[in-house]
Amino acid sequence: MLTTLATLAPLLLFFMSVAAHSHIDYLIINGLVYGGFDPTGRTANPPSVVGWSTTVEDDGFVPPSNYSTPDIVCHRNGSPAKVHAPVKAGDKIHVQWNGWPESHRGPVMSYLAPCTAADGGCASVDKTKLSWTKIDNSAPALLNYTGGLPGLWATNVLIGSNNSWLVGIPEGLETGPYVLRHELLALHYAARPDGAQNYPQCLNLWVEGRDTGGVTSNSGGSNETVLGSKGIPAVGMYKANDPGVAIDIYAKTLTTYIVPGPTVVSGAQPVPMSMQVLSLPTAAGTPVVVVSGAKTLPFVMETGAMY
Ligand SMILES: *[C@@H]1O[C@H](CO)[C@@H](O)[C@H](O)[C@H]1NC(C)=O
Ligand SMILES: *[C@@H]1O[C@H](CO)[C@@H](O)[C@H](O)[C@H]1NC(C)=O
Ligand SMILES: *[C@@H]1O[C@H](CO)[C@@H](O)[C@H](O)[C@H]1NC(C)=O
Ligand SMILES: *[C@@H]1O[C@H](CO)[C@@H](O)[C@H](O)[C@H]1NC(C)=O
Ligand SMILES: [Cu+2]
Repeated sequence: MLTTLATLAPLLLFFMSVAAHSHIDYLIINGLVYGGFDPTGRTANPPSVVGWSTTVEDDGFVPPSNYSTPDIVCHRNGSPAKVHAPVKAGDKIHVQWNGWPESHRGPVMSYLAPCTAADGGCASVDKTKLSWTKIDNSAPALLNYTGGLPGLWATNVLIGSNNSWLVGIPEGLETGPYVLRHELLALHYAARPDGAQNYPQCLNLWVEGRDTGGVTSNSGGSNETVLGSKGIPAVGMYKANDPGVAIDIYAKTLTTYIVPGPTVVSGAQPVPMSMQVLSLPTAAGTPVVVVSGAKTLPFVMETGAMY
């Protein structure tokens, strides 16, 4: 009986798979909302969005066969947002997805990469040169089997929080511009060749560190450091045959799940799953632009413009 169900489930999911997936609608930081990028054409993308633009009109994913292409960095044709959401080191960022299918179970991962502060921050950064450190892997990404196979996963917790995730910004960060790479990995097809689905999203942040001396990091090189740890490029970060990528979540109860990619950097402050909560914005935030000398200025909407 179990075998029959296990065989049927992926088939059912096949017919559900045409449904739209998701993207990040907005961030909330200390009650203030900052827009994400809507790739679907359903809503406008004003110049104040902090989410990187993409060509993911179908709200779809990056398959393992493209882990070695720039698509995996910030999704298909990811291109930097011009502005940054200001945040203090130690704050929590509420990341709001615009939905998530329950079938799409798997881990929730977050990374940071510093940009060159003096040159517009992350606004014109070369994504392939970004050096990422993982700050959250939603451990334990596989929670339990209370409801049977395929188990409860971090994505179930995300759905329980109205499709949102709180990302802890490490207190130890130096002041400067960073790209937040937040990613859902859906494993419902992962038993098939090239079946896992990565949904990476990039957003620009201006982090005000606890340091008082201004910007000290961020040469923009591929060997930059966050929290004293070397990051790695996103291209090649995952492999199609990683144990957390090529996996049958319907076959049997797994005893462990190994989240793919690098381990969480020491000094990271992920928000535990038991502390994932809903949040609603109280007002619109004002994003900043990074100008020469690593100063920031509020992003001012053009007079008369809607956005
Ligand atoms: C994989 O990357 C190639 C090259 O960038 C692209 O043409 C193709 O559409 C991508 N495939 C998927 C399924 O995203
Ligand atoms: C749930 O998320 C949607 C965006 O997808 C948002 O419009 C709505 O206000 C949120 N509701 C709650 C209670 O958080
Ligand atoms: C299993 O996970 C769910 C979802 O997080 C949680 O509500 C429940 O308490 C967990 N059960 C056990 C036995 O850990
Ligand atoms: C970065 O790497 C280059 C060459 O790999 C090296 O010359 C440089 O010193 C490194 N910079 C830092 C800050 O580690
Ligand atoms: Cu999907």
